[in-house]
Amino acid sequence: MSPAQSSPAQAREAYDVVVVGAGFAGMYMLHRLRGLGFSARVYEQGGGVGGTWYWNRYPGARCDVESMQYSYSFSEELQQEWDWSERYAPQAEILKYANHVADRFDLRRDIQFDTRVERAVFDEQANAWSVKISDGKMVEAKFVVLATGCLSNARKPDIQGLDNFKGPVYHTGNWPHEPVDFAGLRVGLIGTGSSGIQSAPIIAEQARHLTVFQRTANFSIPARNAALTDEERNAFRNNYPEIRRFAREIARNGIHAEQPDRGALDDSEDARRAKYKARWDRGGLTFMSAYNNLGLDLAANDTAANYVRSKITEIVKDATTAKLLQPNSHPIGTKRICIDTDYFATFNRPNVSLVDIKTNPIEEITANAVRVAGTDHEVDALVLATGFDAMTGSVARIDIRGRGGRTLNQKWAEGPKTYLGLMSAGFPNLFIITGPGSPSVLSNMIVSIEQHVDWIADCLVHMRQQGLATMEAGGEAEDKWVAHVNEIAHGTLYPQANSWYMGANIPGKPRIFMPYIGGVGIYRRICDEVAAKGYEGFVMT
Ligand code: N01
Repeated sequence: MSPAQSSPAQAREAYDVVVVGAGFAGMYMLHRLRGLGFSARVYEQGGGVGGTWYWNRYPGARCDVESMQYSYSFSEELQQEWDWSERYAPQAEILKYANHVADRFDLRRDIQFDTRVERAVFDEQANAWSVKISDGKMVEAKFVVLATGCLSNARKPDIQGLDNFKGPVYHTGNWPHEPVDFAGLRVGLIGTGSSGIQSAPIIAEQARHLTVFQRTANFSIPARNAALTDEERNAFRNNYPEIRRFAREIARNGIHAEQPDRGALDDSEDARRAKYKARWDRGGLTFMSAYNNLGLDLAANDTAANYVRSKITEIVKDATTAKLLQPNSHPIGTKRICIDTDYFATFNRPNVSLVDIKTNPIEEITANAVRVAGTDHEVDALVLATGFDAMTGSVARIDIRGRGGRTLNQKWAEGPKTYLGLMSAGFPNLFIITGPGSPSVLSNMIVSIEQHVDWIADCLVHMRQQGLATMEAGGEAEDKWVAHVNEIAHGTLYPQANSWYMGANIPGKPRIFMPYIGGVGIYRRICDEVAAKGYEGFVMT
């Protein structure tokens, strides 16, 4: 296989690889492909690079993985030269970093922005994909790589009357590029996941009044965000080889951190509280790795959940509000844990109120109010922090047709089926980066992205060297993998929550725990072994 040429007779562009999406996955994929001499074209529906960080511009948006670790590791120069300003980078800084990477590696010339991939059809005679893009053009590619992101399809809730609302309606996952000014306005915020919890304190500072409509109370840990000192930055920079190795090979979630050595019930109550306090005071995701069985044992999990509930009672002055904010519908961590700055304290402000929409769901949205239990809560603007059709939503928006004209949506109607999260049987030469069945959203995404991109790049080189035309997941290997992903998920507490991991936030979506929960280190070893055994379980021709 050599870089494909466009033929004047066909008047079609042809590439070795079409990559869908120019977020962190698509950008790195392009960089690797180019370095290996493949021709590649990236199509990106946004007007710039950055994916998630291009779209999610809501007030308070920042990453919940620490900036020194939420960054590419593939270039030593890049990781040494970039200065992160804070422990958790704000959205604007991550977007600036994405743009810096695009410029530094001269990526833009192979990315077409403001362009959606609408359809991809596999031609079984030509062993190539025929790809229709939103400007009407058809392009051909030997391979298609879906770098479409796990949380990219913002979901507008199906609430009666939403379209009748006269004021502005914003979705956190599709925020305007221009600044939004809430000064003097009464704002209604629907949704208390990570996005709602991050944005509420900032909106409350700006708005005349903020009403938070809460369906499910959520666990949240203080971020303890702060400016990074040179000393802190250098501690990472000087130890990056070891930190990155640990994140890739040892840490389950791709984050370098102290690992738990015991279960929660192995400690006395005092020792446990001291440990939770230390982690609460330090802030961040590592709260959940205080013990090694918080995701496995409900009694252990309860100790952590109770600690967080007690902190909510301590912080929130009004007892009724505090009670309402205490999560009790799911074990802690089984919905993605939130990381906040002053979220619970925000409810002590005189201009903030909390409305329970679990007991009494929203009846209707009128021209100027959200009606709950017969009461109209008047608002001038609405913020929907209602999440995403996660993991499969952005793939499902593309009309993908594999062997025999079967669509991927038909195949995945009962839930996504992949081998290693990388490929789906019947869809040759179609790779997914951080797809369902891989650690993806349970990990530091950049660690998982780099692993997938490198694996795919090695695979394409292997195919070129061996003169192979197609590769696809074998049906038996795929069935076994799907069963394995499911089995280990059901050995944990995760399936107990109505989470987006389970597809539970989308009415009608199959209830399947989508990510692989075995940990990034184990997963990497499995992928490497599969490759070492001649891509065992895949069919290559
Ligand atoms: O979305 P979510 P998100 N009526 O799905 C509620 C990542 N992320 O954008 O729980 C009323 O978590 C819904 O209620 P319920 C992170 O992985 C990371 O906040 O379904 N309410 C829930 O409260 C995260 O997990 C960062 O009962 C409705 C909320 O809306 C993921 O993205 C920051 C409703 C949705 O919460 C998604 O987070 C932001 C309805 N019809 C996001 N429909 C960081 O790195 C939904 N809800 C920090």
